[in-house]
Amino acid sequence: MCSAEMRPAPRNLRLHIGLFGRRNVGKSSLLNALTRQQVSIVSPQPGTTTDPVEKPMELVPLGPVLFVDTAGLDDEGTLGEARSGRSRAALDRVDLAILVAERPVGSLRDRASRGHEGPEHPHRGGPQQVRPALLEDPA
Ligand SMILES: Nc1nc2c(ncn2[C@@H]2O[C@H](COP(=O)(O)OP(=O)(O)OP(=O)(O)O)[C@@H](O)[C@H]2O)c(=O)[nH]1
Ligand SMILES: [Mg+2]
Repeated sequence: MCSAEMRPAPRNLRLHIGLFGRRNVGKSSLLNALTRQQVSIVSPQPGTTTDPVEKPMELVPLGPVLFVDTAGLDDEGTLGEARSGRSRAALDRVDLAILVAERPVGSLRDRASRGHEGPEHPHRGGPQQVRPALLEDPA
C-alpha cells in the first residue's frame, strides 16, 4: 500500500506549464525533450497536435508540474479554429505559458555560424540542441 508521501500530487496542486505557438514550430518536440519521453507525436505535417496533450512530471527543483502541449494558435478552417480555440482556452488556464517560436531565418547568429550561407532547414536556423537542464539530477 502506498504511503501518503508516495501518492502523486493532485492535478490542482501542480504548476501547469503550457507550450504554445504557431503550427510546426516544435512545441511537441520541446515537450518530448523536456520529459525525455515520446509524449506527443512529432511530424513535419503542420497541425499534428489537435487536442491538448497533458503530461504530469516531477520537475527539479520546481516539484510537481503538468505540461500541456497544444495545437498551433494559427490553425485554420473549421476544425483548425476549433483546435486553436482549445489552445487559447488552455492559455487562459495555465500558470506558466512558454511561447515556442522559430528563430528568424538569416539572423546574425545563423549567418555567422554558417559563413553567411542560408540555413539548411527552410524555416529554422538548423538543428538545435534542447538541454532540459531543470530535469538534471541535483548534484
Ligand atoms: N531543424 C529543426 N527541426 C525541428 C526542431 N524542432 C522540431 N523540429 C521538426 O519540426 C517538425 C515539427 O515539429 P513538432 O514538434 O511536431 O512541431 P509542433 O509545433 O508540435 O507542430 P504542430 O503539432 O503541428 O503544431 C518536425 O519535423 C520536427 O522534427 C528544431 O529545433 N530544429
Ligand atoms: Mg505538436
